[in-house]
Amino acid sequence: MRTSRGAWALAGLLAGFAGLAASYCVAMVLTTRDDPVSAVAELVIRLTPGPAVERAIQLVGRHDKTLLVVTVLVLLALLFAMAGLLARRAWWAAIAVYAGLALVGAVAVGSQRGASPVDAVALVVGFFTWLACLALLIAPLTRAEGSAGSEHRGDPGAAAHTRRGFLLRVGVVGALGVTAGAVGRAVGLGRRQVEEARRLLRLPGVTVPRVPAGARVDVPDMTPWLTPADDFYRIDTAVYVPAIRPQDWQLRIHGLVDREIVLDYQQLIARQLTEAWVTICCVSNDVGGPLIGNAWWSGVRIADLLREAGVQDSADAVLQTSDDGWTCGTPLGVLTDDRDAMLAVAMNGEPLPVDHGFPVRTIVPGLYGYVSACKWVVDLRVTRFADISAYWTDRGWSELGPVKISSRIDVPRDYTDIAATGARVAGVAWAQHTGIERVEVNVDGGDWQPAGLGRVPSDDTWVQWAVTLDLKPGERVLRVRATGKDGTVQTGEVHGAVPDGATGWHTIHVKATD
Ligand SMILES: Nc1nc2c(c(=O)[nH]1)N[C@H]1C(S)=C(S)[C@@H](COP(=O)(O)O)O[C@H]1N2
Ligand SMILES: [Mo]
Repeated sequence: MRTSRGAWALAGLLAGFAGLAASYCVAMVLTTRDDPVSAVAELVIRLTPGPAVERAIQLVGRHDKTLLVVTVLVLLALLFAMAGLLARRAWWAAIAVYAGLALVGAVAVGSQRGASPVDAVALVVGFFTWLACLALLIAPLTRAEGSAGSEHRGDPGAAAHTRRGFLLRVGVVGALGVTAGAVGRAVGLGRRQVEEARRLLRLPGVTVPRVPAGARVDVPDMTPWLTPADDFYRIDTAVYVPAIRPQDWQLRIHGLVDREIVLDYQQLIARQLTEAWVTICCVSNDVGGPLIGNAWWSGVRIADLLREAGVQDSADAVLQTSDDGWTCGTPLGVLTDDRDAMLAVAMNGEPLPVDHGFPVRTIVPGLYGYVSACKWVVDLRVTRFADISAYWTDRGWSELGPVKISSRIDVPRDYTDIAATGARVAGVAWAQHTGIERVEVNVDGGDWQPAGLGRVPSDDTWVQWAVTLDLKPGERVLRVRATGKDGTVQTGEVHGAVPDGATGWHTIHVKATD
């Protein structure tokens, strides 16, 4: 019995769109960025020469993006159908087409600003959905082809059986695709509403950041002193980033207080705002690692709110809870002293990015994020450490998480060649809320040589440092260590991040050449 080419093309087409719908759904649920198809459309725009884009926009007006997405979808439809037709002769050819498309999607998604490994999940799910749906759809067709020429040849009963089986599967795959698409759309819509609300927010009192004069050391390729939100490290346990519209946000302050306080977003931002440069970092950052960033935060002082609530004498902690259920226990003292721990509403002069806790998150100078920097914060319970446990302390991390003094070499990069004479070496050092007194570098374990320091506005930020070295040609090992304003010298003793932060000197290998 022969199957029609149309059936194979339909199988490829349906499997393709089911896979696309699955990846779209996963992208909407897991990330706040574009789905793979929009990412491809944007990649096309980025790769097209500017004048051509302008001409295209003139031609089609403001619908350029929609048109492009539709074009991409039509092209995909053709390729999907082709994959179906190819599957009739050689299943691997169909897989190759899908793999090729997934690769294009991966490049497009990966080249977006702030792309993270999570973004790849959508593509992987999409790819395997393709394979599964294609296998499901072509099974009855393959069976029918296999029996062509056998005794069933021209058997109308067998043909009807094949058609029924195929149509049933078409229905299943179609329904799956439509459901995934609908779920993705619903979730994406909610998310877009939050993004829209965020875009339209005007926050009186929030000022744009101006990097203090002298904070940057003048070394090519040096890390920026202000970390842009898109480049800011992101750490959280949220599989599904909370999408909270400001009008839906509320904070409850309760527990060991005289007067419980409930605040909504309007009430929060109507209060006096405080602004500060604060560097936050992650306890799981390895020595020399990237999990640290410095931003200009604007928010409301937590100490004032706690004073209004009237904290009772027996309290020594505040259990913070996020909208997604994540918790952290923060020492009461750091929230009430003069370090201006805040409920931040803006980062670098803009409303908080959704990934960084929109609409409200906590920022406490001097503590690792896991015990202080609660994103999407909705509840502060004044309490006692003896009476609580929190997300990371339940998993073996230390109850208290003061930041350990540390430093990092950013220029040159590890295992690169540098000029032996006048080599510029630079990086960052931090001891938030203590301050950096001194940074020193040594070559091959020799004497510690002092580096010059950038000027910082407070002790709550990282400090850039730089030094010019004359090195003996050959392979050299560079190390850095910092000393705090309290006299603490960064220890060279190597320790992993668990349970309260890694220690050791950041060490890099370079080849000095004449
Ligand atoms: N709701 C929530 N807040 C959270 C976390 C989390 O998993 N969930 N992780 C914390 C940790 S471990 C760190 S280091 C900081 C990171 O903040 P960032 O993602 O804005 O850089 O957020 C903290 N706040
Ligand atoms: Mo962290």
